[in-house]
Amino acid sequence: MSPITLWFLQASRSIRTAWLLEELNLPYTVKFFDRTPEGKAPQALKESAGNPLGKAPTIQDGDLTIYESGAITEYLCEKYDKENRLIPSNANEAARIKVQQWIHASEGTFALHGIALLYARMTMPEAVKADGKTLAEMEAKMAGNVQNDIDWLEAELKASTGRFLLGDEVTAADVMMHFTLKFCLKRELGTKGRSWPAVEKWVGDCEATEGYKRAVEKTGHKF
Ligand SMILES: N[C@@H](CCC(=O)N[C@@H](CS)C(=O)NCC(=O)O)C(=O)O
Repeated sequence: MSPITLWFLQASRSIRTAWLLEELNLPYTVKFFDRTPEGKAPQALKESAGNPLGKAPTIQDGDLTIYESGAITEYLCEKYDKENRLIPSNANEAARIKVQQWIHASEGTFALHGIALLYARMTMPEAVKADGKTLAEMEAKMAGNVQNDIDWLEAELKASTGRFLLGDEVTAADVMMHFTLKFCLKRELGTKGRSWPAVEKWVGDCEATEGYKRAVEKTGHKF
């Protein structure tokens, strides 16, 4: 088996892939990169990863270079999760679709809505920020989407038969969704003053798994 290489950017979605690789018990080497003072990926990552956008995570497996954390997740599970532990098999269609729904929702819905607030904070001209209300008004308007999304997640977690999204075992749904929620809650992206007890407990339960702990130990991931 060719060794898998993970381009790992600190404080990023890269932790999803490290956690998944740990859950799959796959050997992998990590190329570590710290962010620049502006919070960007450094030039060395952009030049070496083979990802046209210069983003992380990116993996190489043999001759294949793969980016977009959802696509990496689907690729690794299809190829190496022979027991269909992390993405259920076609024979279990309802569960398989649920996991795929979360894989896509993590980026296409939750991250889209949460990161819109971060971009507003980052790009708002200082002169406008200085009025003390324009940014707050924009954030308040954008927060509605984030809060509806997290209400949905809260309801699904309450309805789950176990600690995780699909019961008592971690699936790719948890691996993809955990980072987005952690990020939105930590940065208060539309979440300030609100609380979602089931979501907060699940974030802790994800971080208490042996696979997540090994991924953090191996990569030094921190926010
Ligand atoms: N949709 C992509 C997003 C990749 C992405 O934006 N990664 C961020 C880290 S979380 C990055 O590399 N940022 C560095 C930069 O923009 O320079 C995925 O899910 O992998």
